[in-house]
Amino acid sequence: MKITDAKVILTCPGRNFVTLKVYTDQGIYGLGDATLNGMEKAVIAFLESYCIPALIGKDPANTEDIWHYFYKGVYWKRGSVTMTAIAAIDMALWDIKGKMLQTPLYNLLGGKSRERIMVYAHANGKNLEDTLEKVEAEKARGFIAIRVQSGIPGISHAYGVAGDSKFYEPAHKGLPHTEFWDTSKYLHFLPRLFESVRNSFGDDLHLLHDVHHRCTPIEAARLAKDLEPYHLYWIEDPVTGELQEGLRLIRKHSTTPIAIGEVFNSVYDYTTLITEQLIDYIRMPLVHGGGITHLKKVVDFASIYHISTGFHGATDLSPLNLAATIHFNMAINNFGVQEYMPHQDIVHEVFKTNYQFKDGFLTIDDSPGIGVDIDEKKAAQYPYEMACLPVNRKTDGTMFYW
Ligand code: CS2
Ligand code: MG
Repeated sequence: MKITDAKVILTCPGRNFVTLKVYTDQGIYGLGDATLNGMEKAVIAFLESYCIPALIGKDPANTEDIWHYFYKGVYWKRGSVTMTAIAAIDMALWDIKGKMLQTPLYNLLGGKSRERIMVYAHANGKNLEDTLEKVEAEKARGFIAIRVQSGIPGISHAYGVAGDSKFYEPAHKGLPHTEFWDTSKYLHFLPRLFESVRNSFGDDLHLLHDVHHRCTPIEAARLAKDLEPYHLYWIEDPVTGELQEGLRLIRKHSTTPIAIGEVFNSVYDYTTLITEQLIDYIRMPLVHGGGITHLKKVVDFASIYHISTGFHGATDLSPLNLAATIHFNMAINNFGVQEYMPHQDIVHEVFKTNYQFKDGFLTIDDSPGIGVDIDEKKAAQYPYEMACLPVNRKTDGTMFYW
């Protein structure tokens, strides 16, 4: 089998998605997600100028060699743009392999370790009362794990909290807008928020919270310690991941579990965090972490250190990534939980999916490969619209952590 061609499909059904379609000489094609929120065109430029021409003529079955060809062969290793492009290629090739062998992707990754995967919902409220209502609504939808984010008194727009629109979308059309942040107000409010959630909903729900890299290590240590009585499933991205040693300080002070890495793209972002057991969950998703070939190695490495998975799964990762992730989560041994934010209906006009949500869990059918298809005619009806994530400043104007 040979790769004969590949192309990029850029579409904006409500938000931008980039998809790589790889064709073979046997009529089978594979699809891979290449969406990097706000940097879509950078990934496309790398795919079109180099990766696609270099792919043509290769045997798509050689997923391992092709992965190394693009990772090592370009000389300039790593980085979100490069690793997203490699992920799209890798995902498409595994999709082809599954279709060629007429078997679902999870079978190629070790078969089923479970029949369904636990997912967590987002409850984003404007203030404490509104947040409690949002938790109630997600619980009523059947979720048993819920991420709780709330507007903070004294901060006008907290990141990760939906505005008036029904759907959560942190990217805004055009150039980045500015948000403002005050850590002391946040640290004061958060324990009150989780105390109220536990008082209202009891001990059974798995509660999660995303700090979005807003704390220094000592601030994060205080937060993790203050939240201990409410036994969270995890706090996510308590500090920026670049300073891996910073996590040691949080560990010294608290037993609140930690999830990190939605902005990581390489196993080398994780080495200290994994070998020193400074975290409990890895967040790096297939689409930004070099695809199935690379993430499988990271997950197996983490497993040896009692670290589980909880991959990034916001709506800026396409349905294709979500489906591939469900297969992956079905197969691996150290699965923890999966983030799940349903896409808007308009997204499903373009992407034909094969997964289902029921009672707090996702399942996937047995279609060969990943099992998702794209309607190119529909995709063409929604042209690209520039959109960016916000920049963050302290209330005195200083550029802040992200
Ligand atoms: C968030 C995301 O889902 C999460 O955990 O951190 O909203 C993230 O900020 C966006 O996906 C960025 O594109
Ligand atoms: Mg996050």
